[in-house]
Amino acid sequence: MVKRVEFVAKDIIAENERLAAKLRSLYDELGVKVLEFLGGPGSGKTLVIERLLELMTKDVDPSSIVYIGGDVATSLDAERIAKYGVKTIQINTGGTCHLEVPHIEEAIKALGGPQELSKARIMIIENVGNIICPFNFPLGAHLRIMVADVAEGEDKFVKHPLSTMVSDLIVINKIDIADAMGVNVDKMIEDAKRINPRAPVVLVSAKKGLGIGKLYRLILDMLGEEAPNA
Ligand SMILES: Nc1nc2c(ncn2[C@@H]2O[C@H](COP(=O)(O)OP(=O)(O)OP(=O)(O)O)[C@@H](O)[C@H]2O)c(=O)[nH]1
Ligand SMILES: [Mg+2]
Repeated sequence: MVKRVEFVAKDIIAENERLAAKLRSLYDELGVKVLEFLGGPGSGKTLVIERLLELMTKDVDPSSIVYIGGDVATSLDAERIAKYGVKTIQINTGGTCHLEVPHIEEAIKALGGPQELSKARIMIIENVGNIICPFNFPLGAHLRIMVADVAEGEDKFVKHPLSTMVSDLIVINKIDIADAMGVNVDKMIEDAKRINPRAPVVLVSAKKGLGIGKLYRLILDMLGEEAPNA
């Protein structure tokens, strides 16, 4: 007789939410503000983070910024971020399409444990490129930032209302190629605001550096931090 333990997705998600609340308490106890970037593969999460780090590292010592990047394979994103002098940890999920709380707990251990994390002021988590699963598994972040891009098609928010709804801030990236893609950006903004009226929507081109100062100020404002150089 084979013993079986079965989970349904709802139970796994509920358990993760309980663990995420514990992680949030840890961040608050250690005084670390946590930003999570989520969005489809190639939407520009890493490039947006790189542009933000160009500004952030003028205000905050790079050694007090931690980046945790989730990808199925490779450490390519962490290598890009390491150039800014911040502490980086790459998680390879080995196939899983999103990060869960135990991934973050392992990354904190790899960093040197909560004592090391307490030296950080800001921790940035980049989730695996996926517009569905990561949104269902919160990691206790203070701000969940959705990065969508115009090349994904103007219907992305309508097609992914749950992901749109749970985001605290919505970034529409690659506006430099909106015309070439034949995308109506106003329609995207309208959809995002209708589906999630509480999340500000910011247009950026990470490639051209457009809208990044505004995004940075907004993030600091939402975290309740000052922005001396933005
Ligand atoms: N034209 C244009 N290209 C961009 C922009 N932002 C990012 N890209 C390009 O889009 C591609 C993907 O960018 P990444 O920053 O790696 O995207 P990502 O979301 O981190 O990708 P994954 O981590 O693989 O999900 C790269 O070739 C970038 O140069 C932008 O604003 N405009
Ligand atoms: Mg990336």
